[in-house]
Amino acid sequence: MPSRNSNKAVRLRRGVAGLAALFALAAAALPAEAATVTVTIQKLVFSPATITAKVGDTVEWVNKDVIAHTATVKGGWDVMIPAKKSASIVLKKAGSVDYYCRFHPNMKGHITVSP
Ligand SMILES: [Cu+2]
Repeated sequence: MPSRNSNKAVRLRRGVAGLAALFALAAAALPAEAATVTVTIQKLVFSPATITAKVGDTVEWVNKDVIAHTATVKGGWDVMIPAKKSASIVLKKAGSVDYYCRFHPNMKGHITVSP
């Protein structure tokens, strides 16, 4: 019977939607968990070059090169990432920032920070 089958499908869809709504509620009720976004530096390239994060999140740069790099925002923060080391910052304010390496200005990255 086609009608019975479609009823079942409707019930199933409603059930899934209800469950999704529950999960969304649970997620909204929890305090925002700070995340760490990792950017790898290899062969003078930030990868991924563009990331998105939230205020309070940490950005960690992992430098796989044998030379030091920086993640520098003009008029803003400056992070030194020594050779074969990693360094990080906690994002303090929302906005869109371009950063680059002071030693290799061709190295560019972008972070979109949402509130
Ligand atoms: Cu560099």
